[in-house]
Amino acid sequence: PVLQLDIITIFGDYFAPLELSLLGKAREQGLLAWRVHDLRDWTHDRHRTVDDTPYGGGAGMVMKPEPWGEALDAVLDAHPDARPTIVVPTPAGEPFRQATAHELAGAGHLIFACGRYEGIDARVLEYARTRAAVREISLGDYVLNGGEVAVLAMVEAIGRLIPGVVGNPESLVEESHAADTDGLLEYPVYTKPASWRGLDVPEILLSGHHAAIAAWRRESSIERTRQRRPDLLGEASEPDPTGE
Ligand code: 6GU
Repeated sequence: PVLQLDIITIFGDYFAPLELSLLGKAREQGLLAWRVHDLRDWTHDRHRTVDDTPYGGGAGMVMKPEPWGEALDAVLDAHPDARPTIVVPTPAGEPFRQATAHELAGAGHLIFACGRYEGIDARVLEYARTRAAVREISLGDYVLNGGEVAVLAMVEAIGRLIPGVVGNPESLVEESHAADTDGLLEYPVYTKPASWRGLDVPEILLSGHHAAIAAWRRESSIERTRQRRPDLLGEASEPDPTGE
């Protein structure tokens, strides 16, 4: 496949929906391959324990290093390929952006390490960095209970960038955050009927003037971005109190 994914988790059921829609078809076409691994397969006690109390005290539990070490060794040893990338979903990671999705789509082999509880013993990633590139990645400034839902979102964002996965590659061109729309948000879209519940489609879109339509869309994108995501315009999101 163009991209091999290995997902290590204690909640493999989260990944059943990967079979659906676009990504399931990509798998059938051999473009994408994935395996979901149960972290508990690398425990050796009767209770298949994956967590323990934190050194130094505090609330919650921490994932033990031993099962993670064995899991990563097993997955890495099964692929004696060029260095894969290990992705660790965490709210403490670097932000996941469209550019991140493009980079990861080209990585060839991704291993997702889904943590739960208060996180994974920090030595696991220290060890992992000796065997692979490691990226700790966050979806945004909010907290999820574990990495699984974040990985589903990342895999969908990454998978659709693999050539052949999205039927019409032009769909990728004008969407929000696309590089050639300068990272602006997408303009509003309309379809028939031209008038609905007293609300009319903007005249210009019915005019057939392609250059004028392109200009209207560009202006709409800029205005929407200014209102919702001024940070994307490279301007301060709030007025500068010094007035500069
Ligand atoms: Cl990637 N993981 C978790 N557990 N929480 C998050 C997140 C990731 N991104 C935002 N919140």
